[in-house]
Amino acid sequence: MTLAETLLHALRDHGATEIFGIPGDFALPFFKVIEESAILPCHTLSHEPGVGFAADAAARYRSDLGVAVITYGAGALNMVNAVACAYSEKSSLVVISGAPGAAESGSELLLHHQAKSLGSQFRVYQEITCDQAILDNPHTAAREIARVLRSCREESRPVYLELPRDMVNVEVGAVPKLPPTAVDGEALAACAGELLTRVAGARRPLLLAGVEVRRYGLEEEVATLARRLHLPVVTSFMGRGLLAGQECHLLGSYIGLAGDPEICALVEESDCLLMLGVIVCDSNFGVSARQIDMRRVIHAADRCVKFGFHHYPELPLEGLMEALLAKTATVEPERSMPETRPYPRHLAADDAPIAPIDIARGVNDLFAAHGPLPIAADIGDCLFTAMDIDHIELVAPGYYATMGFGVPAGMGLQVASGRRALILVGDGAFQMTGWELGNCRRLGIDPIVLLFNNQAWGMLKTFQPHNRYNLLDSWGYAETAAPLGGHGAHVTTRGQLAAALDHAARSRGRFQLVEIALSVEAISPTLQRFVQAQSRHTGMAVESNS
Ligand code: TPW
Repeated sequence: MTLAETLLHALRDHGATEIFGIPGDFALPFFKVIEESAILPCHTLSHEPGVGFAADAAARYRSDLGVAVITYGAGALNMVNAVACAYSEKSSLVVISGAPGAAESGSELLLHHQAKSLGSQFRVYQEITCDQAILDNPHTAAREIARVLRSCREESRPVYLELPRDMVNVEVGAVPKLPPTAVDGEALAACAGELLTRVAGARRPLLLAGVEVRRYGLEEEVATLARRLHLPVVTSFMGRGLLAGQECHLLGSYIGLAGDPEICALVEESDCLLMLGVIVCDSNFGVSARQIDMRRVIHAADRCVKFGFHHYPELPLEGLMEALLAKTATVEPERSMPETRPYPRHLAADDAPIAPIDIARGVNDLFAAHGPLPIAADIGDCLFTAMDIDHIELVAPGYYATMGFGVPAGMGLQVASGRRALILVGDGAFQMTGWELGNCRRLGIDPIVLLFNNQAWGMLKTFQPHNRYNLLDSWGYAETAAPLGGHGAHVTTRGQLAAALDHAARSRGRFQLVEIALSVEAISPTLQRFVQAQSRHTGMAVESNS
């Protein structure tokens, strides 16, 4: 079999179900095989950041490989930010870049798309992927593919494969089936035993679930463990949407001082905080009321389980969950569980201007009437507003915090899930990647897009209310929807918002863009608390609005 076909079969065998991409001359031979072999469907977008975000979202949704295929230099380097986001947030994204062939690489001429040297791109990608290979040797290519794809799955981080264009149709051997990296069974059993003893001896144990739980497809296992141990559960900020639809006592998401004060107290005062798959970053823990002493928590992440002053290296979360479930078949005595809070609903259909919390109410009403939709959110107040939306599957760059994620990620989400996606995006972020919506018709998808138009980089303006550089023009977004193949509505009152949401939910077949006029002063309760807490922590003063 040729290298290109071998690679496509290996991607499929490792769990990929589609490719997102943009061709270029160095990638054209591979694209030809992708289309003609039909091993995996291929969806093209308009701009490489969108390709990266869409493939990342597909990986996050399916807990499996997402694939982005781009051309050398101008394509691959244009996607660096999206891959860095996937690296930080542990998304299993496979980047395949076309590249010059051996003969042209050895020529005296500088090649188009070349940066400093022909190897520059590889070195850039070494910084933002966990494993890499240049497939320029037919004798080793199949083995390298096997190793790199295993790393992608096991580490749940992006990987990089460079495919020189003269290698595409070269015959190669079969991709070997590599066994998973060996795990010490005794260490696993000892670790699981120690963990259960700690939980059993605690008065206020709590399970804090992070993104790895989804990345490794362990939501059911984690919910089962929580039920068996009668542990209340919260997700991290990044892990918002985890465990949606699972049966466990899920209280909501921990956002420190920016979130629900009761959840904040439960997490920070727990005498046994069991953190499963949580990334220890500032957006998860930066605005805590009191510093969580990581030496007093049990923390399983990055294939390592840490207990205060000692740790078990090389224990993957899947193995740990299996060992814990094997030891917890019997039901422990019940603990009393904290109360869960309802999310706001019943949007008043009146003439009042719209605040972000109204959007949360409207979405919750929409879910109640028409069923829930998986959500893709950008960074900005739209993501904070999502904290008041029902706990539904969500993809968002909660830690890396890149703008431009929401629209293409929502499109990738719908392609990967086959379910209509709900996209939450600010006007600043929409200006970056909103044009990708023009590809919905070709892709056969019809997401609902809620555009939070406050005519500003609002998050920044919250910190600096007086500076003009944080202000944006209004581009008439709703009117651009029809020529792009969708339907647009511009709403300024709560009544109009309620009607537009209902119309969007009932209208299938083309994307629905609801442009929501917001005053820049109107921010979500979570952002309000976040800004206050953040300024206290960083010493960055919030300038007064008066
Ligand atoms: C790729 C820095 C963080 S938040 C923000 C900026 C510019 C404003 C977002 O404006 P938007 O939403 O989308 O209108 P809202 O709710 O704040 O009004 N470049 C990139 N990513 C980031 N995070 C920035 C700049 C930033």
